[in-house]
Amino acid sequence: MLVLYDAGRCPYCARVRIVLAEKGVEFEDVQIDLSDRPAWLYEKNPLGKVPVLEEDAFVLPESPVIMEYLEERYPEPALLPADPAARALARVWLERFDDLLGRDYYAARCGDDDGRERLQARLAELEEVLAGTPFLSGADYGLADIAYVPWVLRARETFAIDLEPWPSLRAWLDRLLERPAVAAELDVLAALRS
Ligand SMILES: N[C@@H](CCC(=O)N[C@@H](CS)C(=O)NCC(=O)O)C(=O)O
Repeated sequence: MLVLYDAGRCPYCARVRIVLAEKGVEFEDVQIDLSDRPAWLYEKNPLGKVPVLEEDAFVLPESPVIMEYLEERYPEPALLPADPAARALARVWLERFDDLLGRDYYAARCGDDDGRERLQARLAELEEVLAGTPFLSGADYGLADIAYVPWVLRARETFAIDLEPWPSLRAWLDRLLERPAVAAELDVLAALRS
């Protein structure tokens, strides 16, 4: 059985939880307390970070790599486009995550003076993209959307950033939340608040 070393509050782990749920893959969920990480986690990932996926002797860190591994190992339902060029463009979204959202999200989370404004600027850029396409990598939902949605959800739910100024981003989030795999993440966030 697959094991996921996981933390509810971790958006990188959320990516993997969503892919596993979309593909209907059963797994054992091992929650890691990030404020008191067990020493053995470093044997699985020398960086001591989650997510880590494990199956017998095979141990895999790094959420983009895990997502792509799951896509290859469990091809149905497909979460990358069939067309090679479209697949490559979906991968560009994963590759550029830090520049396009991650860095400024963490600036906001760390309370940098201009962090919130910087995060809002990144959300405004996503709005521009999503005004022209239903999903980040085109006509179909997939890994690119899954790679970004945990942070957009946390911006709304945890940082109370009102998405009102960005109707296309809001509509994209609503479309994603119609999917049980993504909606389950709202429950994860609610449990963290309780
Ligand atoms: N590049 C990693 C980043 C994972 C990551 O930063 N996870 C955080 C939790 S959200 C973590 O384990 N932090 C512990 C630490 O930084 O020491 C990935 O994509 O999986």
